[in-house]
Amino acid sequence: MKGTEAFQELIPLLKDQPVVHANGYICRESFQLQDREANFYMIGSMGLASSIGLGVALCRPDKKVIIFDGDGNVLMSMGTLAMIAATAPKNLVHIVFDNQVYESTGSQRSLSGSVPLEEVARSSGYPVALKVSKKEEVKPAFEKLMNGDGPGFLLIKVDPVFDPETGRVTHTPEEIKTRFMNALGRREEGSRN
Ligand SMILES: Cc1ncc(C[n+]2csc(CCOP(=O)(O)OP(=O)(O)O)c2C)c(N)n1
Ligand SMILES: [Mg+2]
Repeated sequence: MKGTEAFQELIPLLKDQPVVHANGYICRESFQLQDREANFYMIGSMGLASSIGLGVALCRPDKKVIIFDGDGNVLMSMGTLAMIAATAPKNLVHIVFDNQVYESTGSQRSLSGSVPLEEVARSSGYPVALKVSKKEEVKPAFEKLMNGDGPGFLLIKVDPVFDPETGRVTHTPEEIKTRFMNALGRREEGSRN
Protein backbone atom coordinates (compact mmCIF):
# COMPACT_ATOMS: atom_id res chain seq x y z
CA MET A 1 0.00 0.00 0.00
CA LYS A 2 1.22 3.47 -0.84
CA GLY A 3 1.33 6.08 1.92
CA THR A 4 -1.25 8.12 0.03
CA GLU A 5 -3.62 5.14 -0.06
CA ALA A 6 -3.45 4.81 3.72
CA PHE A 7 -4.48 8.46 4.05
CA GLN A 8 -7.25 7.92 1.51
CA GLU A 9 -8.61 5.09 3.65
CA LEU A 10 -8.46 7.02 6.92
CA ILE A 11 -9.49 10.56 6.13
CA PRO A 12 -13.09 9.80 5.06
CA LEU A 13 -13.56 8.11 8.44
CA LEU A 14 -12.81 11.31 10.37
CA LYS A 15 -15.65 13.35 11.86
CA ASP A 16 -14.74 16.38 13.98
CA GLN A 17 -11.91 14.80 15.95
CA PRO A 18 -8.72 16.80 16.50
CA VAL A 19 -5.84 15.28 14.51
CA VAL A 20 -2.27 16.25 15.41
CA HIS A 21 0.11 15.69 12.48
CA ALA A 22 3.83 14.97 12.44
CA ASN A 23 5.94 17.08 10.10
CA GLY A 24 6.92 16.40 6.49
CA TYR A 25 4.81 14.25 4.20
CA ILE A 26 2.42 13.35 7.01
CA CYS A 27 1.23 16.99 7.07
CA ARG A 28 1.47 17.45 3.33
CA GLU A 29 -0.53 14.38 2.30
CA SER A 30 -3.29 15.03 4.78
CA PHE A 31 -3.47 18.73 3.90
CA GLN A 32 -3.73 17.93 0.17
CA LEU A 33 -6.43 15.32 0.60
CA GLN A 34 -8.57 17.27 3.04
CA ASP A 35 -7.58 20.36 4.97
CA ARG A 36 -9.57 20.52 8.23
CA GLU A 37 -9.78 23.18 10.95
CA ALA A 38 -9.34 20.41 13.49
CA ASN A 39 -5.98 19.44 11.93
CA PHE A 40 -2.93 20.61 13.83
CA TYR A 41 0.07 20.53 11.49
CA MET A 42 3.45 20.44 13.23
CA ILE A 43 5.22 21.90 10.22
CA GLY A 44 8.55 22.46 11.97
CA SER A 45 10.01 20.19 14.55
CA MET A 46 10.19 16.46 14.10
CA GLY A 47 9.20 14.14 16.95
CA LEU A 48 6.66 16.37 18.67
CA ALA A 49 3.26 15.36 17.30
CA SER A 50 2.99 12.61 19.90
CA SER A 51 3.64 14.89 22.87
CA ILE A 52 1.33 17.61 21.51
CA GLY A 53 -1.37 14.98 20.92
CA LEU A 54 -0.88 13.65 24.44
CA GLY A 55 -1.30 17.14 25.86
CA VAL A 56 -4.50 17.74 23.89
CA ALA A 57 -5.90 14.35 24.94
CA LEU A 58 -5.19 15.00 28.63
CA CYS A 59 -6.74 18.48 28.50
CA ARG A 60 -9.77 17.40 26.50
CA PRO A 61 -11.01 14.04 27.82
CA ASP A 62 -14.36 14.81 26.18
CA LYS A 63 -12.82 14.35 22.71
CA LYS A 64 -11.18 11.45 20.93
CA VAL A 65 -7.77 12.78 19.90
CA ILE A 66 -5.84 11.30 16.96
CA ILE A 67 -2.13 11.55 16.20
CA PHE A 68 -0.87 11.02 12.62
CA ASP A 69 2.81 10.16 13.11
CA GLY A 70 5.75 8.89 11.07
CA ASP A 71 8.27 6.15 11.87
CA GLY A 72 11.18 8.61 11.95
CA ASN A 73 9.21 10.90 14.24
CA VAL A 74 8.37 8.06 16.63
CA LEU A 75 11.96 6.81 16.70
CA MET A 76 13.15 10.31 17.51
CA SER A 77 10.82 10.60 20.52
CA MET A 78 10.53 7.04 21.71
CA GLY A 79 10.27 8.22 25.31
CA THR A 80 6.90 9.74 24.47
CA LEU A 81 5.53 6.23 23.90
CA ALA A 82 6.35 5.49 27.53
CA MET A 83 4.80 8.80 28.63
CA ILE A 84 1.59 8.09 26.71
CA ALA A 85 1.39 4.56 28.10
CA ALA A 86 2.02 5.76 31.66
CA THR A 87 -0.51 8.61 31.55
CA ALA A 88 -2.89 6.32 29.62
CA PRO A 89 -5.49 8.72 28.19
CA LYS A 90 -8.41 6.54 27.10
CA ASN A 91 -9.27 9.06 24.37
CA LEU A 92 -5.98 8.90 22.44
CA VAL A 93 -5.44 7.05 19.15
CA HIS A 94 -1.85 7.05 17.85
CA ILE A 95 -1.45 6.17 14.17
CA VAL A 96 1.98 5.74 12.59
CA PHE A 97 2.61 5.73 8.83
CA ASP A 98 5.67 3.50 8.69
CA ASN A 99 7.52 3.66 5.35
CA GLN A 100 10.84 2.66 6.99
CA VAL A 101 12.52 5.83 5.74
CA TYR A 102 12.85 9.55 6.42
CA GLU A 103 11.08 10.20 3.17
CA SER A 104 10.57 13.93 3.60
CA THR A 105 14.32 14.54 3.66
CA GLY A 106 15.41 12.17 0.90
CA SER A 107 14.40 8.65 1.97
CA GLN A 108 17.29 7.86 4.27
CA ARG A 109 16.64 4.47 5.90
CA SER A 110 15.13 4.56 9.40
CA LEU A 111 15.42 1.80 12.01
CA SER A 112 11.78 0.71 11.82
CA GLY A 113 12.72 -2.12 9.43
CA SER A 114 14.38 -3.88 12.35
CA VAL A 115 12.60 -2.30 15.34
CA PRO A 116 8.90 -3.29 15.40
CA LEU A 117 7.30 -0.10 16.67
CA GLU A 118 3.97 -1.76 17.51
CA GLU A 119 5.83 -4.09 19.87
CA VAL A 120 7.59 -1.13 21.47
CA ALA A 121 4.19 0.50 22.02
CA ARG A 122 2.71 -2.73 23.42
CA SER A 123 5.57 -3.36 25.81
CA SER A 124 5.53 0.30 26.88
CA GLY A 125 1.95 -0.31 28.04
CA TYR A 126 -0.46 0.77 25.30
CA PRO A 127 -3.48 -1.49 25.95
CA VAL A 128 -3.99 -2.04 22.21
CA ALA A 129 -1.25 -2.00 19.55
CA LEU A 130 -2.11 -3.15 16.04
CA LYS A 131 -0.09 -3.49 12.83
CA VAL A 132 -1.56 -3.57 9.33
CA SER A 133 0.01 -3.70 5.90
CA LYS A 134 -2.96 -4.17 3.54
CA LYS A 135 -5.27 -1.39 2.45
CA GLU A 136 -8.42 -3.27 3.42
CA GLU A 137 -7.12 -3.75 6.98
CA VAL A 138 -6.84 -0.01 7.68
CA LYS A 139 -10.52 0.82 8.23
CA PRO A 140 -11.37 -2.08 10.60
CA ALA A 141 -8.22 -1.46 12.66
CA PHE A 142 -8.97 2.27 12.91
CA GLU A 143 -12.59 1.62 13.90
CA LYS A 144 -11.52 -0.88 16.54
CA LEU A 145 -9.29 1.75 18.15
CA MET A 146 -11.87 4.53 17.81
CA ASN A 147 -14.58 2.40 19.41
CA GLY A 148 -12.49 1.13 22.30
CA ASP A 149 -10.60 2.57 25.23
CA GLY A 150 -7.06 3.78 24.53
CA PRO A 151 -4.40 4.74 24.31
CA GLY A 152 -4.47 2.77 21.08
CA PHE A 153 -1.61 2.36 18.64
CA LEU A 154 -1.88 1.53 14.93
CA LEU A 155 1.21 0.93 12.82
CA ILE A 156 0.45 1.14 9.10
CA LYS A 157 3.22 -0.33 6.97
CA VAL A 158 3.38 1.60 3.69
CA ASP A 159 5.67 1.75 0.64
CA PRO A 160 7.99 4.76 0.49
CA VAL A 161 6.33 6.41 -2.49
CA PHE A 162 4.89 9.76 -1.45
CA ASP A 163 4.66 12.10 -4.42
CA PRO A 164 7.22 14.94 -4.27
CA GLU A 165 4.72 17.11 -6.16
CA THR A 166 2.47 17.05 -3.09
CA GLY A 167 2.22 20.64 -1.95
CA ARG A 168 3.15 22.01 1.44
CA VAL A 169 0.81 23.30 4.13
CA THR A 170 0.09 26.91 3.19
CA HIS A 171 -1.21 28.12 6.58
CA THR A 172 1.12 30.00 8.91
CA PRO A 173 1.85 28.49 12.33
CA GLU A 174 -0.36 31.17 13.92
CA GLU A 175 -3.26 30.31 11.61
CA ILE A 176 -2.83 26.62 12.34
CA LYS A 177 -2.95 27.27 16.09
CA THR A 178 -5.97 29.60 15.94
CA ARG A 179 -8.00 27.33 13.66
CA PHE A 180 -7.21 24.32 15.82
CA MET A 181 -8.24 26.11 19.02
CA ASN A 182 -11.48 27.27 17.40
CA ALA A 183 -12.22 23.76 16.20
CA LEU A 184 -11.68 22.37 19.69
CA GLY A 185 -14.23 24.86 20.98
CA ARG A 186 -15.54 24.85 24.51
CA ARG A 187 -15.31 21.93 26.85
CA GLU A 188 -18.57 20.16 27.34
CA GLU A 189 -20.32 20.58 30.69
CA GLY A 190 -19.08 18.15 33.27
CA SER A 191 -15.75 17.39 31.58
CA ARG A 192 -12.71 16.98 33.81
CA ASN A 193 -9.83 19.53 33.97
C1 LIG B 1 14.20 18.29 14.98
C2 LIG B 1 14.17 18.04 13.51
N1 LIG B 1 15.10 17.22 12.96
C3 LIG B 1 15.08 16.98 11.63
C4 LIG B 1 14.13 17.56 10.82
C5 LIG B 1 14.14 17.31 9.32
N2 LIG B 1 13.08 16.38 8.94
C6 LIG B 1 11.84 16.81 8.58
S1 LIG B 1 10.79 15.57 8.19
C7 LIG B 1 11.99 14.42 8.50
C8 LIG B 1 11.71 12.95 8.30
C9 LIG B 1 10.51 12.45 9.05
O1 LIG B 1 10.46 11.05 8.93
P1 LIG B 1 9.14 10.22 9.16
O2 LIG B 1 8.54 10.57 10.46
O3 LIG B 1 9.48 8.78 8.96
O4 LIG B 1 8.15 10.74 8.03
P2 LIG B 1 8.25 10.55 6.41
O5 LIG B 1 9.01 11.73 5.92
O6 LIG B 1 8.94 9.26 6.11
O7 LIG B 1 6.82 10.54 5.97
C10 LIG B 1 13.19 15.02 8.89
C11 LIG B 1 14.46 14.29 9.19
C12 LIG B 1 13.18 18.41 11.44
N3 LIG B 1 12.19 19.00 10.73
N4 LIG B 1 13.21 18.61 12.79
MG1 LIG C 1 8.98 7.59 7.43
